[in-house]
Amino acid sequence: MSTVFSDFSTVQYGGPQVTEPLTYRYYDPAKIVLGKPLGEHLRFAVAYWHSLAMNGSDPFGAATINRPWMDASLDPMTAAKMKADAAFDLFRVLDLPFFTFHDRDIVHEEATLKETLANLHTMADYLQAKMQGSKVKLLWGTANLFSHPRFMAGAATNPDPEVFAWSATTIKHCMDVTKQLGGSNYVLWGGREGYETLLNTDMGHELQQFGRLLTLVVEYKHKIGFDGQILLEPKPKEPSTHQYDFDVATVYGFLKRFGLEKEVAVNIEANHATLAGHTFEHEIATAGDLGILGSLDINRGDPLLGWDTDQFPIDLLGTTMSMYHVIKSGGLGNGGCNFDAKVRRQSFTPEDMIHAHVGGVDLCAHGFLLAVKLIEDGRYDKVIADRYAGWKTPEAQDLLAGKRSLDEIAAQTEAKSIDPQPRSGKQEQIENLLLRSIE
Ligand code: XUL
Ligand code: CO
Repeated sequence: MSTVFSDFSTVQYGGPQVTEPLTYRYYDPAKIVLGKPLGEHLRFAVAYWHSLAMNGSDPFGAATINRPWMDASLDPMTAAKMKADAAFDLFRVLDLPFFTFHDRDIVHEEATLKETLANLHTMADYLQAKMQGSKVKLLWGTANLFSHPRFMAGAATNPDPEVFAWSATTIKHCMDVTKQLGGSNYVLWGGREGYETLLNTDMGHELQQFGRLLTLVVEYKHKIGFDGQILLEPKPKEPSTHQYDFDVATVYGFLKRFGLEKEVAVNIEANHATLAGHTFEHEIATAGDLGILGSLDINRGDPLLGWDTDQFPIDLLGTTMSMYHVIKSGGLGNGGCNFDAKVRRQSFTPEDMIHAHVGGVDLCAHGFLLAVKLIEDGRYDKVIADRYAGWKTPEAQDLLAGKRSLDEIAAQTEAKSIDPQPRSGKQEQIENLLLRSIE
């Protein structure tokens, strides 16, 4: 059947010299890097919501992206199937290995929960059949527990236990569907798990609710034998003024509190990192250090705007350093690089959608290859190693291992009485080295 993407042939790898825009210049999925194919390091995914469901409307203006399946006069299940057909056609064009979706992306909500869930399972069967005729796999599934007005005060953290139960029920079905489709992960982004004002909020109670929901999810994962990872996606604000899953460090504290730090990892999004006042690489390095790096949502914010613009990324140095920290953290494992990114509302043609993904894929692949080069070159790692070389002495090792009490340290230091001399942090040298490495 024909879709808005039918006219486009599959994007091929052409090499860095190629000038044809709809060609991958760096993303050669079969290229062996660090012992395995590049495609298996990056595990790119197309996000259903931004690529198929977004219509370009904003708080000031109407839809600009009018795809055939968005026609309001269509029967909703017919529209959902048309959308799925277009989705798989887009996956064919981009030739990326994974996709991701929320329940509400693949099918509309009905008047009753029972009908809504029945339709969800019908569409899951439809997607399963489509997957049999395609190479694409599911990186993760998730539930949209933030768009409908019932979630205005949160899902798991809603003051109303009936909303908690509704949310838990929806998640149960979305986990079933994710397992059915062979998903590698199940994601929870707490869209409205937070508050607008502490004046009407019992924060301690809401955090208990959030912990309970997550515990239920982990228990159910084991009960049904879902072998994918459970991932929490940190975000500090928007839509809520304050969200409980603020950033990676906050999420880790929350997981520790409920004894879930070995069961749940994080899905880190670049634009969310920016909103939290961090860089993407800071969040990746933090998760790597804590052993909870799960997956990445690839995008960028606009430095001139303070909200979640979810643009396709273009920063090569930032991407290289993010990939450097992914590699140093041991890689993405069962996670991947999901394009949680949307075209601008003026980019309403199907071709814009393809350009956007080709650019994002190539940037990440290029950044990954440059990060490998940086590691193999060794000079950057040596600058860091030299900076901490003092800690390699047996005396310093004892200090770190807790073999000296505070008064022993004081006695030794006072006896030596050596004034530590300042050393250069070499920031500009390092910046030059990095800029030269991406030439
Ligand atoms: C919203 C966001 C979501 C999650 C999935 O900012 O990032 O799309 O990735 O719910
Ligand atoms: Co995201």
